[in-house]
Amino acid sequence: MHNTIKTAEASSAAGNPRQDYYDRIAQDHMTPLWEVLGALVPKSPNSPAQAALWRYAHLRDKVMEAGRLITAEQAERRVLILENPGLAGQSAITQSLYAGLQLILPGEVAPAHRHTQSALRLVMDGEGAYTAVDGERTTMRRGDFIITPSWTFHDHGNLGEQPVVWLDGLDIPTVRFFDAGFAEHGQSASQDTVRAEGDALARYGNNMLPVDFYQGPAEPTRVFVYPFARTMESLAMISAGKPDPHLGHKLRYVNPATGASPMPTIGAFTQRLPAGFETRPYRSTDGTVYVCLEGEATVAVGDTEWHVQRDDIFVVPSWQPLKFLAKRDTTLFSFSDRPMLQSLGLWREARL
Ligand code: 1HN
Repeated sequence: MHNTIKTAEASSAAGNPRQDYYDRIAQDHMTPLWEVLGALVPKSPNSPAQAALWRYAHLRDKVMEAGRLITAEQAERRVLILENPGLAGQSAITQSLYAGLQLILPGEVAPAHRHTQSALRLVMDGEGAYTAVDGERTTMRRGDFIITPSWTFHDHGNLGEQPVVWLDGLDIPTVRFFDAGFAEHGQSASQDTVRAEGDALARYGNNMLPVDFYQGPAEPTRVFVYPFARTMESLAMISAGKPDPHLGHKLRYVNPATGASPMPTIGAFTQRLPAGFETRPYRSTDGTVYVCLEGEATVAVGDTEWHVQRDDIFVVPSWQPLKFLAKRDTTLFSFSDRPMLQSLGLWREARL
């Protein structure tokens, strides 16, 4: 059998001088551009990532099951990775970003560490947990958007009586791509608190800044929590106005000291679609992860259509046309690699 194949290969190479040439130069680690040029330089993005939906009720069951199998301390972080079906085995939800669902049970701590990967949390379920970033704790409330910028120490704990679940978003595939990953453990499981809760928001997040504080355009914000209550206030207020035909009422989270994204690698957004509102089709080059925080909507991504409701999570790959039809007033959180694409001149959108 082995011989038969070899003979067939040999004769096809003999009768095919190009293939014979490809085979010979392959031994010198060379390969012809003309065979791959079209795929290397596509007319438009052709992401291997797929549109995918994770229903929260099912996710929650599965992550609670993990809660009976391993402790947060044993796991370091008890997380179920949301893996894009088109990127299996890569711990990636888009080509550049990672997402996972994290559970912390009452009394548990997730020990302090830091890494060059930047992280965001979107709190989904339960009360009584905190995240500490660089010596300040913040109580995690549903819908809060919390960041742990690159190389900041962070740990989590649950002082309450309920399981607490949140969505993690990190730039893991990006940092892996650049071979720029560093990490270290903290000196103790829980950081010493060096500032009162709310200190960062008072100093940097209340339309004022410390008098001598200036930041460069790529520096992450010192505001590490964007409370959902404030987001909802803004959305309620602006919803009295006319929605954008493609986006509804959409705001981007910013570093208030610079106007740039809170962290240089990951952008985050909040969006309100009024009941009955149907968006026009839209696409952009930033593959985006969405969480439905309130309401329900029909979501069409290319040929895929879902009915999404509270806490469902879905991903829209680069350049796939996206359309919403809100059944009720719907609030969406989303995150993407848009700030990276924009700073490299690679971000495009099309309003169809
Ligand atoms: C991490 O530090 C956290 O701090 C969550 O909660 C998920 C995934 C990969 C690498 C580090 C966290 C992570 C992570």
